[in-house]
Amino acid sequence: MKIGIVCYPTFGGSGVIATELGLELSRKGHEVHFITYRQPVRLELISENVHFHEVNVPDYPLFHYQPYELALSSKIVDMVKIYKIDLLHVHYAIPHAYAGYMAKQMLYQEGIILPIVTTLHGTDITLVGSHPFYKTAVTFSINKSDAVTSVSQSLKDATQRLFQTQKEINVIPNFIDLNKYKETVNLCPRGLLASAEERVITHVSNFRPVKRIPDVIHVFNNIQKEIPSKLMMVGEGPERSSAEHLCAQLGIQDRVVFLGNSNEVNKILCSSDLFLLPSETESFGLSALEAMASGVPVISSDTGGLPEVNIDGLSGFLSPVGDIESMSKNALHILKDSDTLQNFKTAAKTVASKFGIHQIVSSYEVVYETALKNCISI
Ligand code: GMT
Repeated sequence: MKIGIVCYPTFGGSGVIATELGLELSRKGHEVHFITYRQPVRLELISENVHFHEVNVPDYPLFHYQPYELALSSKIVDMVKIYKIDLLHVHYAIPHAYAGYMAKQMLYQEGIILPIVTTLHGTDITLVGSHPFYKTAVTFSINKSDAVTSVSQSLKDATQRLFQTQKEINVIPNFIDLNKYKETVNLCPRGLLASAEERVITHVSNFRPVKRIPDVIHVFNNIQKEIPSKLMMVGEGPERSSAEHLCAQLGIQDRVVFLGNSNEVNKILCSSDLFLLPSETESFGLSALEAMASGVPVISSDTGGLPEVNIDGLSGFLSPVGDIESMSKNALHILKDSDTLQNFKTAAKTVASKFGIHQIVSSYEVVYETALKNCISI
């Protein structure tokens, strides 16, 4: 099959999943065409089955907002015609599902049918998509997609609740390539991050308010009062600067390392003992799954899809959003002795193994086949 993939090319989970999905589909013999405004961060163009088509939006002074959807839908139409793409899979509804629909309409005028599969990732529904300014167009795009998938049951429920849509939504959870997380002891730079007697605590995100960065720091502050430890803060975003100030205010700036965006998250995770994800909302929590696959137990909030990933008392613990005391207590419980920590590490890996890439990518192929079969003209 020739599959077009539209996604954000950034470090966010939706772009990562779209890229890993495309790469796996190409390994399975499909021809994959990424269509986005920059080469996705995890995309290595080493296979002849993988293509990248950049969407350019030239600046023009008349435009207060540059018309990305227009450029994207034009690019989709052109690429479908040149490469005979069979199906388009858009990740993140805004504005990709809308642009996909416009492209489909344009192609239809020329007698070409392009099925659209939309994967909902979370903030396109919960935070941004349900805003009154976007809701009408997002509802329309969901209803007009030939197939819709969501990354958790919780996100499916939220979509049906917030958009009152009758559209069938297939839950296909996020996944990981377990091979990438096999023992990499030799590659782990643990000695560079902390001393042998210190525990390594890690947080990875885009440092947006939804991640509750101050909670990460307060929980770590409570941990380091009891157990010698270091906090690795991986990622970039608007909350980073205030987070650095908070660390200084609490007098723990020497114990917290801000590493910025990294393409070597695996190496940081395999050096870690505990992962913190106290988000306000999280449709799935791919970063938590990546931590678990590296054998790192997770202290998270119990919001959205997190309980579908982080199993309370097994791979880590869940607490209500904002409950710093409970999160600190649970973290100290996991870290209190080596045997307990080892048990949680092993269990985290076991839980993560249920999200292996092969099984889950096959579910997408089934959705593609059905969409192709059912795609009715507009
Ligand atoms: O977490 C973010 O803010 C990034 C966002 C994205 O769209 O890249 O992540 C969302 O999609 C990920 C992949 O499906 C999920 O694992 C994240 O839970 C989800 N984020 C939120 O729901 C806040």
